[in-house]
Amino acid sequence: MFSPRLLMLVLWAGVEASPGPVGDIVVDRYLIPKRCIREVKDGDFVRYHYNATFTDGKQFDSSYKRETPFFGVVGQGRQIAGVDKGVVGMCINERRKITVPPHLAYGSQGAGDTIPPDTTLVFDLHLLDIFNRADQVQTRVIKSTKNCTRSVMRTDFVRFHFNGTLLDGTKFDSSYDRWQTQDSVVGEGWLIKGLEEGLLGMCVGEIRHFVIPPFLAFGEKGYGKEIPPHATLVYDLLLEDLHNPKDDITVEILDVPEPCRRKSVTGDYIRYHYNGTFLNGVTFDTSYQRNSTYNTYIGLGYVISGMDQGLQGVCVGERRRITMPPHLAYGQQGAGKDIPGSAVLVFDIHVIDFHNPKDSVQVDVTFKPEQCNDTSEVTDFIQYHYNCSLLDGTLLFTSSDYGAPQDVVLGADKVIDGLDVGLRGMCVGEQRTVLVPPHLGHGERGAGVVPGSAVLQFELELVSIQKGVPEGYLFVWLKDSPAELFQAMDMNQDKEIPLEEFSEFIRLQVREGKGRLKPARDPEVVISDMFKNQDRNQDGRITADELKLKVEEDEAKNHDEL
Ligand SMILES: *[C@@H]1O[C@H](CO)[C@@H](O)[C@H](O)[C@H]1NC(C)=O
Ligand SMILES: *[C@@H]1O[C@H](CO)[C@@H](O)[C@H](O)[C@H]1NC(C)=O
Ligand SMILES: *[C@@H]1O[C@H](CO)[C@@H](O)[C@H](O)[C@H]1NC(C)=O
Ligand SMILES: *[C@@H]1O[C@H](CO)[C@@H](O)[C@H](O)[C@H]1NC(C)=O
Ligand SMILES: *[C@@H]1O[C@H](CO)[C@@H](O)[C@H](O)[C@H]1NC(C)=O
Ligand SMILES: *[C@@H]1O[C@H](CO)[C@@H](O)[C@H](O)[C@H]1NC(C)=O
Ligand SMILES: *[C@@H]1O[C@H](CO)[C@@H](O)[C@H](O)[C@H]1NC(C)=O
Ligand SMILES: [Ca+2]
Ligand SMILES: [Ca+2]
Repeated sequence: MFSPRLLMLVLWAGVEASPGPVGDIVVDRYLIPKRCIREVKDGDFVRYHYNATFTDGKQFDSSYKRETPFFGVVGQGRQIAGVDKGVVGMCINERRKITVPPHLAYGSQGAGDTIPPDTTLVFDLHLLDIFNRADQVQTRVIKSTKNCTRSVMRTDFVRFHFNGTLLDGTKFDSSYDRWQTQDSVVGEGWLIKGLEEGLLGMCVGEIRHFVIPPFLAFGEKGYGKEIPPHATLVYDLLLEDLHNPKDDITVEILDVPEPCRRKSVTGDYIRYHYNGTFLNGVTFDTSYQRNSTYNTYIGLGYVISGMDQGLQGVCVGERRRITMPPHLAYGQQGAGKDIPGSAVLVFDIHVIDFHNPKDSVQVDVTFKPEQCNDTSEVTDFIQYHYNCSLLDGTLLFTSSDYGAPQDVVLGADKVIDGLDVGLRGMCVGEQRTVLVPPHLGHGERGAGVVPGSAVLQFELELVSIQKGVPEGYLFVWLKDSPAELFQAMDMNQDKEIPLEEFSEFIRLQVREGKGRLKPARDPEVVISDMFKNQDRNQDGRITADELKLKVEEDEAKNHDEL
């Protein structure tokens, strides 16, 4: 068996002993690849497989059998002279047959028992690799990115996909086969030198093609079974992700609606929508698919720390983009099957609302009439118009749906606490915008179309006020009641008081400002209720005795209805 080195040594003796006039080598390029990126020239290092035979086809040497290709420099006598010459001009993956006359092989001496004197030899070569000491990493941009704001620098952490082949096209590795990116720090010796250089300046989304000579790759040792010694490596590399371990979050404010009443702080409870993507634009999660906002406290560690920071100082309705490095997101572990380790996350958020659990009702008077004789207060019966919406502008309820104002007795627990409070102290004709935090509205659970924890915005306009009476009363005297109540009520002096007479009396008191009836849509109903209270035997008439009894009872209960 002949090692190339041995062949070379024997060669010199042979040539010197050769007598003379002889033919040259004959080269048969029987397989030339369509694309030839470079041709072998003197001084190049080459790696090739060969079979060596005599002219009758009998094989005397084969690199295939040894499973070790020949490796050496061209033009410096490291191979049989005829081969050294015959290999020049070869392309990668070319196959050529080189017929070498004896004087360019082992001459008249031959080589040991294997090669008789004056033997013509035939070398069948398959070129696997070429490189030159002067080579550098060859880089070609296959796909560039627009609007790249950041590119790889030393000490950056990168995640990339790649297809790796040898120069002859044999695949040695691909991140795609593992279904995960290759992750590494750049410039710290984690990667082969050629990649450390080649990655510099790359943007996320960019694809580069690298040809890396072995001395900038795995050199003379190769790597494992896949990368032989002295192998030039070819990478197609797509940069997927990029950050620096020193990075903080970045916040890009996209839209802030005016006015911004206040900005969020630690302890606020926020509701927002988001689209979560990786730097390469692939979405990993979005709140919209769940039809509900994401809700959380800010700054208290309920969410990843990048988000906790990024939600500080937002305005209601604001849109911002928060980009967070993995150490402020899901770290090296990633999360579930959707977020790989060491991933940079980009959240586009839209703030729907936020409030503080300590918030009270916020009242903004938007219109105040010049004349304001009276303001609404607890027990008053009021009529009002309203629009109720979420802070993103979604209209939930409006009194215009009913074609008439709404009415309510303030303080009677008939509307949500925040609205009740917001309706107090208003003049007729006054308009307000009232913000009701959820704990004074529909709470954490919401109700119907009102989402849980939602802040509600009411636009209110007060239409009328009817002053009320204390709880449990149907009528109160505003001035002293008549000394002889029965006589006063029995207007025709027939000793009995039917409903009509009673009603007329009560209405007169109200008109003259002496008394006040419990406000209601239909005062006649209230008067009829009062009448029934007095008419003990339910015969449709109040007598003097009946009235006396009632007055005594009321006094006992400390009531002074009539
Ligand atoms: C080289 O020789 C081996 C066995 O000796 C044979 O299997 C192989 O096909 C030959 N290769 C070429 C390219 O002729
Ligand atoms: C890149 O930036 C330009 C100008 O800033 C903008 O018009 C264009 O839409 C951007 N392209 C992409 C892909 O973001
Ligand atoms: C790697 O090869 C796969 C399969 O051929 C291909 O889909 C992918 O785009 C390649 N990646 C690069 C970065 O060229
Ligand atoms: C979200 O709402 C849309 C439209 O109202 C509906 O078609 C969809 O099924 C809802 N999705 C979920 C997850 O509730
Ligand atoms: C999320 O993506 C959807 C669809 O592209 C878009 O309509 C919505 O405005 C985005 N939301 C945010 C907060 O950017
Ligand atoms: C307020 O009182 C004045 C004088 O009593 C009266 O003329 C006016 O109509 C009242 N205004 C309202 C809005 O009730
Ligand atoms: C409710 O909204 C409608 C339509 O914008 C508006 O005309 C009306 O004045 C609003 N009502 C109140 C009480 O502000
Ligand atoms: Ca009478
Ligand atoms: Ca009676």
